[in-house]
Amino acid sequence: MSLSLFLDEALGAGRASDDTVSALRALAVAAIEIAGLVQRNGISADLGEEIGGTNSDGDSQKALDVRAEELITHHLSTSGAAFLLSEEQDDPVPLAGDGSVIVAVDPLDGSSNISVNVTIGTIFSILPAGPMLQPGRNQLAAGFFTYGPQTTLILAFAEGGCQCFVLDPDQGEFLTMGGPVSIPEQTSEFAINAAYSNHWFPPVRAWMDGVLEGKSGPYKQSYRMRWVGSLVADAWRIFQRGGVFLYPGDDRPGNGQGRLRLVYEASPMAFLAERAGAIATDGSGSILDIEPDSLHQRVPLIFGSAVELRRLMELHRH
Ligand code: P6P
Repeated sequence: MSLSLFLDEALGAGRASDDTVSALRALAVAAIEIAGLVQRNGISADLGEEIGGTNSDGDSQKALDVRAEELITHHLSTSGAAFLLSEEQDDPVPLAGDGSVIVAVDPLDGSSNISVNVTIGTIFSILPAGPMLQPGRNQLAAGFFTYGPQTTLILAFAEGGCQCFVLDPDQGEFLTMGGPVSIPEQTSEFAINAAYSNHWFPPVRAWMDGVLEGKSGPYKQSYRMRWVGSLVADAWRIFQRGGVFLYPGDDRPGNGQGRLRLVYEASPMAFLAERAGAIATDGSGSILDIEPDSLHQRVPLIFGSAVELRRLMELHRH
């Protein structure tokens, strides 16, 4: 089934509103154009080059960061979105005055990987129009695109599971990949940047110690580690075969709340994870129950297979 037909059915079944569906159609068109830029990167210009200036993350902006956001803003401007909240903009961007939804995006997640041909992507969250800052539990829909060996999309509404799509480059449209995905409760795979291990707080340290002890340790199994350095790439793998993703806070200056942003990275990931039967936490509770204090607020993000997440949350309770 095409994404277009999938969205028609969601609209007809009342799982999504007109404005949510029109925003999703706009995001898909923008994503296909971004994927085209990624596929051609390096032919005429390096879209991974720094263009001066920094985003809200304090990261230097890459050409594709800016171009991706321009495309997303352009296509959303004729959709049902009232405002755009973006990692690349300090403040909300007004769009359609009578729109009933707010779209929050990380236009280009993982942009440090653009120039080295590693999977990157676009993360999005769709909220009801109203306060700019709302808990992730309010989301109407969320998902992310990946630009890698395949161009893919994973999408969920407030009801139902997570549906995956792959771009058919010949037809120029996204097609469903099987049925709704769920994240297996058990896993032997984790994703964390182990370079920061001497900075981890005790709960993550204790869990990792247990993991690294393997079959002779408390969890009585061996594990594998994967770390792409691109949230969407690690997340796509976890939604396909399970795993645990950790970007925790640590004692590095300015990293007490981790690196990832609540509104347009952690919240959409947590929404998808819970729709896939998994858990997403900052260590204490559900990511989706956090009331944002600010648009670019950082939050520790740990999500994935429930057995390991329950162990991690138990360790955080001590
Ligand atoms: P580190 C990419 O810059 C990003 O925001 C996520 O996509 C990724 O998971 C993380 O940062 C990588 O961070 O500290 O390992 O470079």
